[in-house]
Amino acid sequence: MTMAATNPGEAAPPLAPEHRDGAIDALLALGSELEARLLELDDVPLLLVYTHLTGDETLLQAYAPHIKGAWAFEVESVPELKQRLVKALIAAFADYAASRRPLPPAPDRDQLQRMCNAAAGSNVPAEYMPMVIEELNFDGTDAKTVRWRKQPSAGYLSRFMAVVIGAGYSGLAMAAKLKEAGIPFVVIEKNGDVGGTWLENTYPGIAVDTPNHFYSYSFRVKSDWKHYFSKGPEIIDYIRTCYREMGIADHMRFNEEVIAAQWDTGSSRWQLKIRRADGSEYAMEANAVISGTGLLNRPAYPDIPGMDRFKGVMFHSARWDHSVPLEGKRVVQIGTGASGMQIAPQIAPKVGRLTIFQRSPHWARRNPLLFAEVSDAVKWGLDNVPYYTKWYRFLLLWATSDGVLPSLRKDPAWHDPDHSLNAANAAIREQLVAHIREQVNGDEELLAKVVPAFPPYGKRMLRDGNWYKTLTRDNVDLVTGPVKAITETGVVDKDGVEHPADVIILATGFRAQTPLWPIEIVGTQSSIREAWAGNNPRAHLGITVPHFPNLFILYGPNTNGGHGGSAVFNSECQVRYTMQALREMIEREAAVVEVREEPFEDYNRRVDAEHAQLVWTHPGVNNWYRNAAGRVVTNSPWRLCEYRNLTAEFDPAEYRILRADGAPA
Ligand code: N01
Repeated sequence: MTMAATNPGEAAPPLAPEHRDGAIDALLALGSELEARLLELDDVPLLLVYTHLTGDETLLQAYAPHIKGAWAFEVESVPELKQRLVKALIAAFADYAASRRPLPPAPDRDQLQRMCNAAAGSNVPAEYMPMVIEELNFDGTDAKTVRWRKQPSAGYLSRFMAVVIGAGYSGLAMAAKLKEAGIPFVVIEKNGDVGGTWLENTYPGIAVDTPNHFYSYSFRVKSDWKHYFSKGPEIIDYIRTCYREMGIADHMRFNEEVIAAQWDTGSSRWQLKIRRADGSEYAMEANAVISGTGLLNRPAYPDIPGMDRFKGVMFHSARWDHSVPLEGKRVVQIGTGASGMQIAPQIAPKVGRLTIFQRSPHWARRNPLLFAEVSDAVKWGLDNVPYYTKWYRFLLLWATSDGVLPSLRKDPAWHDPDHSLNAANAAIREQLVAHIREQVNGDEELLAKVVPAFPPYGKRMLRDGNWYKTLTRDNVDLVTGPVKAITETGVVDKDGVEHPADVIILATGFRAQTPLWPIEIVGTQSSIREAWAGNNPRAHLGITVPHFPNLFILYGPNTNGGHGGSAVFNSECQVRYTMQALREMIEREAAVVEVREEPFEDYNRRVDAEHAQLVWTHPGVNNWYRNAAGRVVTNSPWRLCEYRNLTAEFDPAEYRILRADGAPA
């Protein structure tokens, strides 16, 4: 029994070509133009489409030695092979058209494995196959959808209410699934629109650094991304489109903020306090609360002596003031993380002088596709060639996810542990340093300032979008070390030198170690802040916390992908798990679902043990992942497939599932 949509007829995303009647006839109708169009597409996704449609692996084998990795630029061009592939693919289309047989939904497990290996240019471990099948969603039915096992009681459901906090990527995914299931819910969003962090961050140069064909919902694939790494406005457009297609407008409460949630044991419900935009407040009850407030939501403001004295304009990168012209101004930027590295190259050409304060350097990698536009030819392929989008997604998933994780593992016998972790990590370091040296034109003094001492990936690996080149500009100064003070007229460095400023940009990041802050959440024994004292947030699978019944956290503690992957992927795992928990609760007509201490402690022990082996606990690194006690509280130590497997099946044995009278449900 599916959890069917409650409002049929609402806008649905366009069908992918493999599910569109007549898609193959339309291709063949292009006649001789078809060959030319296919020749313009990327070899490997096309190869996978051909293998998928025909089962013939001859071309896969012929191509394999020319594929060094999953990025398009890691594939050697072999024009004769491409010609053969395109001709064979057209013949396959003709065969399907003549026989009128349906397209195959998914390759069988063994063939899928061989296809993934060849396409990735390396061995893709077998445990990835379930994840690949559901992520690529071959049959278009969303394998991650949770289905009812028995008809829920209409009476119980009519008294049920779930509150989702936040309408960013995670909150909307949750809302879409609640809607499909017919579970009553509202979404409370403090802003006037959907989008979360992508709505709030509008700084110049804002863009994603995970390719969008993967950094998007698996159940709402978009074929016409303009860039591989999209700019903020396009991502917001995508989120808004998804939101419209989800048909959840009736469930939304915009410009309202949840400020408190208290568990009431008597009613087994959360008592919420919600503040409207005009400052007035109201109360609301909910059986379940699902936080989609995200990790990178609340700006972190530094505590620098004299900050309040500054007479110019000062704002945080996540609260960009577009009314402030920067042309010709003396601008000081504090912070060189992901935001800072995107901002400086955009503003440097127009400001008078840009002084950048770098407390400690980050590593940044180049990617030839960072600013590249997806060609019209590829967009056509994604929109018209059956399964092309799916295989494209696999390649980008693989290129940006777990391949690097083994190189982030400490080798106890490694001879240079201060600078790298193992041989593979040292090789990455060498490549990175060579890239930086080339970018700064061999300026050894600048090189010494920007090359981190700690191993690659110790902080989030960034993408070099002309950052190093920007530092070589005549109107840009890089000041290293901490900020000593802010005066009425500028920023003082560690040596006491004042750098004059008309505008100060605080690119100082987010309060990532205090998830759910500033909401006052009180469970059966304490507040969440007390439970997580010392900035030590912990949750079972990053989602549930003992003594906080019926509370589910999306993008919670230890779920941030530090080595790669996509936050959207992780949140889809959390949404599925939460939906399964709610299903368990609703089917049993239970009042309480609360994780037990033992699995929670055991899970966190495993997280910590894993982290002890990984780069983020390296003694030479300061990052926003680790709290003052040295524990990594934000990042997941798991490979994508491991986190998927850990969260794929909600295990009721790990929970207390109780009726309102306290008896087991
Ligand atoms: O924040 P950050 P961010 N005095 O915390 C410095 C995501 N994101 O907004 O490195 C002086 O990384 C601080 O110095 P240090 C992504 O997950 C993604 O840039 O701690 N300096 C650092 O340089 C990312 O990781 C994208 O020594 C101070 C900087 O400020 C996360 O958001 C784009 C200071 C903060 O860097 C956060 O990135 C943007 C002080 N008192 C964001 N306090 C993309 O996808 C802090 N700093 C591309």
